[in-house]
Amino acid sequence: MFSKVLIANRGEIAVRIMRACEELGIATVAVYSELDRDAVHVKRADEAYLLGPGPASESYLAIDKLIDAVQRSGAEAVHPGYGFLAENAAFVAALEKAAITFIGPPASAIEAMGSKTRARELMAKAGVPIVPGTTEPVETIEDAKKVIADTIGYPVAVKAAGGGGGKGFRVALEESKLQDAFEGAAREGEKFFGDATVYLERYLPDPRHVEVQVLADTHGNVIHLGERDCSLQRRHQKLIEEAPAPAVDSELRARIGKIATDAAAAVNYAGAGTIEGLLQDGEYFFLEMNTRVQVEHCVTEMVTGIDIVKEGIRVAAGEPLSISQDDVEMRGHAIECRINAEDASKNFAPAPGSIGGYREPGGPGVRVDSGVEAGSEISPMYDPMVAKLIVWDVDREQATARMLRALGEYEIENLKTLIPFHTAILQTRQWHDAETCRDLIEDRAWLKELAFPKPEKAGAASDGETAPEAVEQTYTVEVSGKRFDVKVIGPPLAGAVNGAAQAAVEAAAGGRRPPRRSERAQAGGGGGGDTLSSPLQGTVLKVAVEQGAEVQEGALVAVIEAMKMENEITAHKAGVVSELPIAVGASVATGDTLAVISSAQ
Ligand code: MV4
Repeated sequence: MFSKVLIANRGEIAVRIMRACEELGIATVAVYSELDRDAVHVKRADEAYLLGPGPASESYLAIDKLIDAVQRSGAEAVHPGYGFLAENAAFVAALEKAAITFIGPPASAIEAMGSKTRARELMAKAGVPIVPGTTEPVETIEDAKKVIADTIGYPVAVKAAGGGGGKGFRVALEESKLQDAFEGAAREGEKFFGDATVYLERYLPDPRHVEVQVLADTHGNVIHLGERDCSLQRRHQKLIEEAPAPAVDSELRARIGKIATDAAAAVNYAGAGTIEGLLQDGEYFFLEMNTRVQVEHCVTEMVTGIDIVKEGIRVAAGEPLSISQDDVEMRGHAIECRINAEDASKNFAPAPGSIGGYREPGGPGVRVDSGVEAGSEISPMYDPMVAKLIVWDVDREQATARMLRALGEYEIENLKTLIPFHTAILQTRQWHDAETCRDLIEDRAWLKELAFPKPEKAGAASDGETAPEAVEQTYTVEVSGKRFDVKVIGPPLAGAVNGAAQAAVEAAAGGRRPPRRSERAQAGGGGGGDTLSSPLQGTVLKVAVEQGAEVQEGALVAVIEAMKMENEITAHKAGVVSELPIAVGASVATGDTLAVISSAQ
């Protein structure tokens, strides 16, 4: 076994891997960017090395800096977690050259599965069922039309060959929509993966996303740990995952388990991996393989009792898996809710900020994998997932009740998270009936009900206290460099900069909840009224309205790309777009005015 491992990641997955190392008696090395100096994963490690500035390209993705940190620390192996360099064959090759062990599959398996057309071809040859379509790239729209007419038919999915996880995925319901879909998928493929190649699949209208966890070692053992259902996703971001899948019985489990182990064996896989697939009417089709540990591995751990991360480390150290297929039993039901710093009522816009008070839920059957604590800063530079809440109980219904209880216990002050979204969706008939909930996730009116509470009236008495005398004071503040004059009506301040700060001081003293970030922003004068301000920093991809146009509340105003995600910004009220100081390609900062919407006369 290794004596020291470097974890080339941050946040909850870095902490998760450190826990596994500790239990195996392995010393841990963290790496961090300048933005993460105070991060939990850094404090949790036995030692830590600064990589560089905040942008991932200069820190968590900088291969030479990582190798330097490995050598300085004397670690024998690197665990990549998920994201960043986890599926980067060049990184694996660079580690190999430096005689450092990569805790993951061989570079050849990453490469084989990285090209989706190559993967489909290999899988078809290995007898793994793939979604009907092409295994070769489709060069032109004319070629696509011919293949569709001859074999696939409409609707058709156009996907980027370098893609995965829904990036570069477009649907054409009929031939008139094919050009848009083809060009859109190619453009996204080029943008995200530097590869404009696309392929075609029959579009399945209402499948479930069912994936199988596999473990393989270098002694010829390939086993599966059953499946997870991850159908509840939005714009290909999974939000809730569960195991077992409600639509899978033990017979189907054995069938898709065999498909998954065949798929892994075909690329000489080693370590932990996932076969993602679509399940429709009892038919299962291979979609892609994720050659790493996944965010949602925890639900499988909860129902099987097997530590997937530890098994992956054992395999990388050359040991055989500690369990065989016959040892794998699924018991009870587990659900995972991703706790993202996002505002579901605003189209799931990222909502970075700093956490005030913080308390995680506990009690029977509750697991929290988090990378934050009180005072943590959630940077717009990284993924907005700050924690995962996982519960186990004997069946789906009781697991749901337990999740609702745990969500209620979770206290994350000042930050907007998906907790209200999860709480709402788990109480719907659709979730109860194990539907994919697609209708709800796209339902703007329903999501709007999840808006974060507006500030309490300033100066109003609460908790039965008598309100201190209200005074009116005017302050000049700058919000993201824009000057505002704000009037604060409330009790007099003692050294605080604004009413919100005072409210926080008061709340702390009186044991009340400090105002949420949204409340502070509004008290500070940052937006509100007619101004639609940007909830995030990014680049304007699309402007969907014109100046002078009349818009309905909830209408698309702009699309802003941040962290390679497209975020739809919608009108916060109905009215006329009287100002529109944005253009495609422009950069916007958090708080910048995107539009001014005046009430229609
Ligand atoms: C599909 C599909 C329908 N037909 N492929 C790809 C990435 C993953 N995020 C889901 N993906 C899909 N691929 C074909 N040929 C539908 C989806 C899909 C989906 C599938 C099951 C449950 C929820 C879904 C949400 C969005 C897209």
